[in-house]
Amino acid sequence: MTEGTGMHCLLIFPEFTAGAFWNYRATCELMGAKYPASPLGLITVAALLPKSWECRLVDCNVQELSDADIDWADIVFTGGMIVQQHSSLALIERLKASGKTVVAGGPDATSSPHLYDLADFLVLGEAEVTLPRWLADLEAGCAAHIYECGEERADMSRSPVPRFDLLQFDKYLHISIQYGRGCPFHCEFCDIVKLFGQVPRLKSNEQILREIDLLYASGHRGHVDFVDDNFIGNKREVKKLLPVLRDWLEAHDWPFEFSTEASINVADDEQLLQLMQDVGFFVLFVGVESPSMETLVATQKRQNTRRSIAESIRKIHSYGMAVNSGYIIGFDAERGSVAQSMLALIEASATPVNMVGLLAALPGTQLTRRLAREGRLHEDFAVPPEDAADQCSGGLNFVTKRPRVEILEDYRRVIAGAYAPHAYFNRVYQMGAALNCRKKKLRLPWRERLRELRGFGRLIWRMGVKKDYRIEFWRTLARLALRNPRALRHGVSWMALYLHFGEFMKVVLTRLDKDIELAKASHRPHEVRATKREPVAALGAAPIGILRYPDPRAPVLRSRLGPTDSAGA
Ligand code: B12
Ligand code: SF4
Repeated sequence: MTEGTGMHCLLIFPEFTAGAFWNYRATCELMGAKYPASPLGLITVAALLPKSWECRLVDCNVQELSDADIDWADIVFTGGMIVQQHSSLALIERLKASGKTVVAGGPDATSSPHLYDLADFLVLGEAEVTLPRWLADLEAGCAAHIYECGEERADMSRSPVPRFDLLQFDKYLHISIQYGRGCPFHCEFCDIVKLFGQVPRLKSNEQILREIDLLYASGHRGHVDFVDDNFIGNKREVKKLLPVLRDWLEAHDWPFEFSTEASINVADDEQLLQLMQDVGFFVLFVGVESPSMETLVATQKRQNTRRSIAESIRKIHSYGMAVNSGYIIGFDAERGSVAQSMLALIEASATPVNMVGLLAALPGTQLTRRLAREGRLHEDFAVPPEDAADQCSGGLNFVTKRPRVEILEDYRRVIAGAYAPHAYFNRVYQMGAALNCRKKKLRLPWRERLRELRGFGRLIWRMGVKKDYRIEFWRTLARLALRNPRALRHGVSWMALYLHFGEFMKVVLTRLDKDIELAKASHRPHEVRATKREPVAALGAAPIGILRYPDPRAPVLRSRLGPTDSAGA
């Protein structure tokens, strides 16, 4: 390999496991897209590379990686999150077999570097910190195998504009950008503070406008997702950004609408809600975690206490922003079943999409340290289920306080109850009725409107004609059209998501039934971690993959990270 002019650099984003909560491909297909979200990490890495390097991106979630792509490359960069680990490792083997130089990085390689040893270089943590060091050493001919951030954090005001030009925009439902990293809270189970710190680091308003400008110039219109851990982590600064963004949008005839993650205290600040509504935020992911105040206090999710969560969520709805919620089951402080109260809260909040997962102890979190002190952490706690898709098919990697079977049964009740067609569609209606869409200003060009119309046509065929819950679809459509026609577009999107969630939840329930059976058969009701099982064919999903405990592969896989709960806001 020779560095310098003309270096062919291939950036490969590995494939996600098919059967995952966020992997709503069926819904993407309606819009002619392949995957919901564009990869931001690798295009940020590309922007940090020397200008003379020629970069190409292959996102394996939206396109095939061909041998010709690999042949073209002098050097390959790859990396992703834990749920891409199996595909990442297989990819690195393929690349090494082709004699390529491989640089690995990103969240999973940072968490479990030794698994990526086959790569020539491990450039870990925030690339803004480590990549320049590696490049300098490479140029000097003394590059080491591994580069880490240590305590150093990236100065976001110097983070480069990502190479959006490498994306195939029409393959995604939305395009990711990032304003800041880090979160001021310290929820016991969350690793965000460990990964990105407690003081949110932000890009400047000028940087964000430059990125928005570029997206506009590239022809993208519609949905842009701020992938911040907590968008309102620094309210003072975000309140300065939003008016500037509003002016830009006005000057460009409102080409974008936004989504992000935010902590629930956004509901306490009407000025902030107003500013977010004004620029066209239309969906927020909020970590609710539990209906039990005792549990929230114990897990240090204090911002969710001393309030009615349902009221806070409804307030956000009243500012035209839909809420997607995250819930976790398996906390120590749960006293008996939480299923009923969780379902009641989901109902009262009228949130159609609720990411309900099992608690997992992640390396580096306060939770993990406490469980270790109490001698309750599984020896292989950091080993993810084989082919685990996400928090819906992994977790409980510790000795639980309640019998495991009770937790799994609770989980089953919540999933079955919340995702039954009637319950889901009713929440779509309730939320749609509550969404104040009078201030929506998004103006899509004809090309985008046609895309949406075609998507709606496909939805009518797939859901309104072919699905056995088609009555719910038509009823919700009609009720919403009469009650709040302005919210119809959003209501239709949430119904379209059910093409995925309806099928996905059946798979989760089948897996849970087997887990519950295994847990019942166990002599160690708080400890059993179930077993390997036959693959569940639907959705191309992998086996539930909760590992035998103790697992014979544990020594090899020891430090693989378990899938997270609803980390993020
Ligand atoms: C957006 C996002 C998603 C999107 C993914 C969209 C996409 N196509 O990328 C969606 C919603 C699908 C998603 C889902 C999940 N996610 Co997610 N997600 C994020 C989030 C909020 C932002 C990621 C991002 O774009 N960041 C911005 C870019 C610039 O940062 P970055 O990717 O880390 O890249 C930087 C460095 O890592 C590095 N880098 C990245 N790649 C490479 C490669 C090389 C070669 C090099 C040198 C450097 C390098 O350079 C970049 C610049 O510094 C992060 C949290 C976070 N703050 O990062 C979690 C995060 C990545 N997700 C995580 C997880 C676990 C999940 C889920 C499994 C569960 C969950 N919590 O929801 C699911 C499952 C996904 C699935 N099966 O479909 C974990 C990953 C933990 C780990 N160690 O792997 C994170 C860190 C959050 C957390 N703690 O829960 N997620
Ligand atoms: S769960 Fe959310 S609010 Fe809590 S520390 Fe993590 S990112 Fe912040």
